[in-house]
Amino acid sequence: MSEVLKQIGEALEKGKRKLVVQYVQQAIDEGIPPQQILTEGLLPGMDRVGVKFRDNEIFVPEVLVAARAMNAGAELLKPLLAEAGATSVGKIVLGTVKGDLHDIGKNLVKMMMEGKGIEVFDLGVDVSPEAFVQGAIEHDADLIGCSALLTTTMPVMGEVVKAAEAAGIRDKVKIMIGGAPVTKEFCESIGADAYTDDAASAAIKAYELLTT
Ligand code: B1M
Repeated sequence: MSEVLKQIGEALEKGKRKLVVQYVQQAIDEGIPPQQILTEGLLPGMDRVGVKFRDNEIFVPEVLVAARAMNAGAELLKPLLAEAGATSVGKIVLGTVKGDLHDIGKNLVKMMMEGKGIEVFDLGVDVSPEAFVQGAIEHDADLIGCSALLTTTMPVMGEVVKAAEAAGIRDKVKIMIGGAPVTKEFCESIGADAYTDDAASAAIKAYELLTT
């Protein structure tokens, strides 16, 4: 693996935002593809942060600092990942479900989808089922995308499906879900349309749903 990708992960793990930005820029200048910088530099660093958090070696403040460093690095990649998508193939309202404040994965899904030419309306975090449905109606969206990182907030995704049914838009809008604890079986159990386990496949799946 390229030395700079390793350095990105190490700097991220230590929450060194400026260094992360510097190394991501260096990786871009070295011609490393943005997708590779993400998957072999930033994400492994964030994974290690997750393990330390789980094992009580670090706590919320350190994780937040690392999350900010991750977002700063990902921001640099955003225009490069989006380059491919010039024209809109369809619209999605995307958000992290009610009660859940994790947004790094959702932000990556957004970037990847924009890279595929999908128009993304980002509703942010802590989004209620009603707000997802309202957003879909307001923006005349083809898709709703829900992210959840907590086992306690996953059930809200089922409420989104029900809210879409209650509002009479379920036959018009496909619902995609994802996030670390989410599974294909869970997706089927709540009657959502698609589950993917990472941001790149979420973008591919959304593109498929919009174009076939
Ligand atoms: Co939290 N947290 N956190 N946290 N946090 C987890 C999720 C946890 C697994 C850590 C652990 O214990 N090991 C654990 C959840 C346990 C569980 O429910 N089973 C946990 C907990 C417990 C908590 C708190 C309750 C802690 C506390 O306060 N005691 C609290 C909850 C706050 C809340 O949301 N109400 C909390 C808070 C936080 C921070 C605020 C400190 C921070 C979030 C900062 C932010 O997002 N801006 C944070 C972080 C950073 C994490 C970890 C360390 C990293 C999450 C992350 O960003 N991963 C996480 C541990 C871990 O996951 N290893 C953890 C990187 C990101 C790129 O991955 O989000 O999975 P991910 O997204 C992937 C895929 O899942 C997928 O694509 C992405 C990229 O490929 N994907 C989709 C995501 N959404 C998708 C949608 C799609 C398709 C694919 O379609 C629409």
